[in-house]
Amino acid sequence: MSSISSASLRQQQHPLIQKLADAIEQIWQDHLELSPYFLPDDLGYVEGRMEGEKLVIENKCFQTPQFRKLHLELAKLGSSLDILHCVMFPRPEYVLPMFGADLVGGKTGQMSLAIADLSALSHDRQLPTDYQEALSAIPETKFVQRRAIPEWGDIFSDFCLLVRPGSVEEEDAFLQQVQAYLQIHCQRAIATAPTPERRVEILAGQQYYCAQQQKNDKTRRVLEKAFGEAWAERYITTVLFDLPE
Ligand code: 18B
Repeated sequence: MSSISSASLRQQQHPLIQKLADAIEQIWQDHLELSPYFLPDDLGYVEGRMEGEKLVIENKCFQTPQFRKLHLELAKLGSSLDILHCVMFPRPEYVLPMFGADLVGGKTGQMSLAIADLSALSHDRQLPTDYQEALSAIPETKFVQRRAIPEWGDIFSDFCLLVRPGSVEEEDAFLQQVQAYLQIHCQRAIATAPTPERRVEILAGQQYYCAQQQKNDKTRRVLEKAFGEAWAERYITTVLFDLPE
């Protein structure tokens, strides 16, 4: 076992990933009442091999009164791939959107994909009016390369940022926007009253969100190549996109 600590894995990653990971943790700490969330013992820190390179995955999880699971994951495949993955799963008593982000950087030092969204769980995918108003007020950046939403991406909202940042300026603009999304989300979340009577409907929405995310073959392929099919399936359904018991 190598002894890469959380801090040092982060320091080896693309600067945008480091900055967003730091920002996510800071915003969570500033706004939410964090307590630990325990992953299955063998899934917190994982190492595998893929095409001669080492895949290292490191997870950080918390829970809060409003969120069943806050998940921040950093992964590094040798010198080929740097990944940040983050999902905030609301407790099923709260009508809140799902915050999700995925950043993927390649060998060239360029980020090939940066996505962040607040995804509404209702059938019409419309965020509550207060979210729409707050999100619309964020200064917009014109990104040179927007990327196409994949077929399974009907879960994403009109506010979804899905880009290939082409410069440090665009990376910064992406970071600023995601920080604003997170701040708005945390502020609304703590002001939201629980509606346990809507639990079934909320769970169905989360179930659909997870089912669609599980169709992302690009994530599955990396995990299968390093750890095998069965492990990848378990990881995707218990760590990345799980549902409450
Ligand atoms: N994802 N991503 O999290 N994914 O997890 N991801 C890729 O340039 C991993 C999420 C999303 O165009 C790519 O094409 C691995 C969340 C979308 O077909 C790779 C892990 C969201 C795409 C990985 C991980 C999300 C995408 C290809 C576990 C959104 C584009 C990179 C650590 C909220 C899909 C590229 C497409 C792509 C890999 C979205 C390699 C291994 C939460 C939309």
